[in-house]
Amino acid sequence: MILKSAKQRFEKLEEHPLWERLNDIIQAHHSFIITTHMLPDGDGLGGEIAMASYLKQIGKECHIINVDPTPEKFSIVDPDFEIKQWNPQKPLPKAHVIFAIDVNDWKRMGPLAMPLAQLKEQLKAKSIFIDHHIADEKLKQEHIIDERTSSMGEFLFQFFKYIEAEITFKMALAMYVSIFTDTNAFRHRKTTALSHAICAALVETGVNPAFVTKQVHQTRSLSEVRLLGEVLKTVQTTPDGKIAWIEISQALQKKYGATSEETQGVVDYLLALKEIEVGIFFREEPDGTIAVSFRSKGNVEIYPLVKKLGGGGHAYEAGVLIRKGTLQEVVQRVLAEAQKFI
Ligand SMILES: [Mn+2]
Repeated sequence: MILKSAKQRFEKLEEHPLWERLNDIIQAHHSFIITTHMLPDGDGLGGEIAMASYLKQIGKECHIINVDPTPEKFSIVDPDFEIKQWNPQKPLPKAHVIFAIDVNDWKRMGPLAMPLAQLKEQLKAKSIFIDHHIADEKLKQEHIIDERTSSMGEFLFQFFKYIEAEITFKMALAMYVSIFTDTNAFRHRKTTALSHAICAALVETGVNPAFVTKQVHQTRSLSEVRLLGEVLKTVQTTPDGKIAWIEISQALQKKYGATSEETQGVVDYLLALKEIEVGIFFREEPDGTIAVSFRSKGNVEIYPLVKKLGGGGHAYEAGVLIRKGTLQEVVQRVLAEAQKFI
């Protein structure tokens, strides 16, 4: 038997209310601003480029504006330099619709949230979160949120197939990077047969998985690897052995000249430990905020704990920014909460 091509699997998709709604919004408007969360990742950036490419394809006007710069390793998704970093001195372009991708909370847009809200007010523009993180019913009714999908790439691919958009190589690469990074290279619990089938279709469009791995995962500098070594030496576990955690101070980041972005992904190393259920990574930011990332192996849903702390994310991968307290205080407080919870 000859295997059907992966692409054929997605021909003539049945109707889906979220895709319909998104399509209606796109058809009804002409100019768009696309943005994503602070410290943009492969999912947010890939989703932005895939969406912008489609909008331009059908003759819409579209600007991608982010609060933080694109990390070098994700520059492959933006070969035409379409992603601009927000300049607080310059007014935002006039737009009818703001699409915020891979985010469902204005706070996560940082200082860009306020000017976007003003623009919305002035122009009576629509602002829509296109996202896949856990959200409450009210948000889900107003926005385009598909909690089931692993990533924005997975959501957008189905949308494009449904509306029968042409998927160019640029869009395919962007969506592959999105799925590949947000599933942590197909390891996270939301990785499904659908995620793989979509990636197969994207590879058929010309995406080279080895090239993406090289660009995205094999890019650490010597100082980053040494910093990682130093941080991993300090791993600790709770007495019951269920939680492992590491912390990284500003002083340590400065010593190695590391940026916040370069320490992302460190939390995943904790899951390599056999006995633990949950890994927690504490990072002190330049302004004293403590970024706390949580990862669960899958027996413990950590989302309720993270929500209680004021954060968000997915059932087994979530995070929160804590503005009150020193690194040590936050570590103590969060560990106490986590131990009660687990
Ligand atoms: Mn995501």
